[in-house]
Amino acid sequence: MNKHEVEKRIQKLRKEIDYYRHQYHVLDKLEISEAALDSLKKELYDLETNYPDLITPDSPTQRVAGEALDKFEKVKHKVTQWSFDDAFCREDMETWRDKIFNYLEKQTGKRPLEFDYMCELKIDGLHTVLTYEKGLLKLAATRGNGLVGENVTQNIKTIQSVPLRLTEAIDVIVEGEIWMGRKILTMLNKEREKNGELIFANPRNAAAGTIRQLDSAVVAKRKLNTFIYDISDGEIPTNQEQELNRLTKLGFKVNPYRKLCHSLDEVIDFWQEWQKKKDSQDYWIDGIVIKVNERNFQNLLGYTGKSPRWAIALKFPAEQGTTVVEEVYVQVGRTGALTPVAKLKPVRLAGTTVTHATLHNFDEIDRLGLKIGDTVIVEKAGDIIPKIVQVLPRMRTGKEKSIIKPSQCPVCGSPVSNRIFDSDKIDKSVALYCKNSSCFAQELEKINHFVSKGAFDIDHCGVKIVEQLVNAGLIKDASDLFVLTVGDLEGLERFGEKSAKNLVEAIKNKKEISLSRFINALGITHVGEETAEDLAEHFFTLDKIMSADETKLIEVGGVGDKVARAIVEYFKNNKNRIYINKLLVNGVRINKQARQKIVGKLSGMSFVLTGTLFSMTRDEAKIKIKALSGEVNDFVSKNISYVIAGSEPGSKYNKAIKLGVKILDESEFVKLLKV
Ligand code: 3BD
Repeated sequence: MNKHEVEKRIQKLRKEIDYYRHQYHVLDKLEISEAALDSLKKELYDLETNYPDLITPDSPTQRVAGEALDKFEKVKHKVTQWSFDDAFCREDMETWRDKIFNYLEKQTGKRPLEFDYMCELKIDGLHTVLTYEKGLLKLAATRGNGLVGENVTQNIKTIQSVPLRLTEAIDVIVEGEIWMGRKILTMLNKEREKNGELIFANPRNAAAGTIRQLDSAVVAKRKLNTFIYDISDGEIPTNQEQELNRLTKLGFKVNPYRKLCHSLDEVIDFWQEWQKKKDSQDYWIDGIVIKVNERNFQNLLGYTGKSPRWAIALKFPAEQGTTVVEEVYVQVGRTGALTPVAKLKPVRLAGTTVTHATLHNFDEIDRLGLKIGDTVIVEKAGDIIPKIVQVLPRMRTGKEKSIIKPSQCPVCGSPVSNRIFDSDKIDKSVALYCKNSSCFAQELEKINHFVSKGAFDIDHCGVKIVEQLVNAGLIKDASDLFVLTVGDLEGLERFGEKSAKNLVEAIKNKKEISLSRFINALGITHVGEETAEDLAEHFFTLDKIMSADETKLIEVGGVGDKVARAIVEYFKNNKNRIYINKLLVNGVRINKQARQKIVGKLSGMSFVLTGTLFSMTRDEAKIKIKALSGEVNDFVSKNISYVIAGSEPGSKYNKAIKLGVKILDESEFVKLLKV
């Protein structure tokens, strides 16, 4: 080939390579294999090496410059770099629209009825300004402080979706967002972890860190990407919709998910749709951008000091925030696994209030370097249970407390090990297990008893739900129920906003409770519904029951030695006292009904029920006895007036015979109830 032929071949190669680049990196279409494309690039590179004077700055070989820079050159922006006003909800949007309606009315004497709005995804990337002269990329700058940015042309040139030459030889300045894909980020972070380097927390940080690399060869490896959304200088079409189409035509990568809306309702729909779908893309989206579509209106509306009046960002609810870890407690799961859970100072995240975050295991605590009292960054992504992603150690006061790995199960006191119970399998991971296989079940049973009909009688709180709440680390004991928030529940399986609200409301409704139900709910050994009522009627206040000794307790009808001992044992246990205290602190109130005694027919008589009645349920029988001032007891003793025996009576029947207590069958009992 003579030089002329070489030049022609070079030009053809460049065009061909750029065609496939555009197909692949802008339009996501793979037309020829990477190997074939590499081969074309290699030929071009070899020809240019032999004829360096034929190299042009828009040649595909120029995407990676030879030498690393010392530092980036500062460049003054030719066009003003605006920022945005933020909106967070529908009302904010209505306020914004009213404001610009008013503004236009003042300007023109005519109030518009409605606008067309171009809605775009708000890419959470790095803003960049690209200057093209006669269709060639001349300068790529970061936003910097808005007036002065940095010349990152060498780095931007490595981004395959950025055209070095436009389809038309025009002068234009465009703006867009640079981003790194999630998949690339995962790979990059794996490599960084292997090399002992700090990992990037999110694609935005990764993109920002990459663009600041002085060696463009490093940037090239990191595979950045772009979306361009604005022509800020040059010939600008008459509306935003056409502007985006024009950018596409010039060869830029423009985000395909946009919608021209004709009302705020449609805008809100688009926002809500993408709030759900935002994690479906390889890039991060933190909201949508709304622009008044027509350039005429845009020009009339103009700019405030810092931002266009005709555009606004409608953000998705923040999924990260900071808060303080108030306490770390240990949750025992179904398999006996001990999971540390952080109790947080309540914080609003993703539109809900978050009060707890899982810490997964004790290694996670080490990894985070977490102490109690620490200020932390918490994240609630999508439907996931909130987690702590980072500790802010500079916020420490010195009063933070270390978190101690338990050697005993916090629920049952059994020793813990890294061995799953009933199995020789050692969990190689970091989990600790309680060795008592019934521990979790006992705990569940206690809570189920607490919410049951005869105790707190909480609706919408069946066994499945209780198990789920315990598993999710939201409740450790029943007292935690009273501080649950809708936000805690919403992320859980089976819970929508409505069911979450229902449960929280149901719990709130039962905060006020009678003393007898409260005592029953504690689940003291040998103390059932009846004994709880006896105790309440005898002592009147919780304090008095808690401080009664065995002698005092035996004075209560229906309380024997064994029961008295169990009660004293229960209240002596510090764990139980803390639990009761927690119930009260979390808002449970024991109501002090003044007891007015209407003396009924059965006054002074005590009954024990056994077996099945036909004409009424056992509960109805109890109510009827009590309505007539009678007493119902759980156990047969010689002080009992009557044992009511239904069909198939239990051991109470035999005991009554043994002690010589009078036994009534159903018909005798019904007769007795008749006034
Ligand atoms: C996007 C301004 C205007 C042309 C000014 C209306 C604030 C970052 O996807 N349109 C977009 C996106 C950003 C935009 C405009 N359209 N400005 C836009 C934007 N689809 N993210 N931004 N920016 C870009 C900013 N950047 C750093 C610091 C402060 N503000």
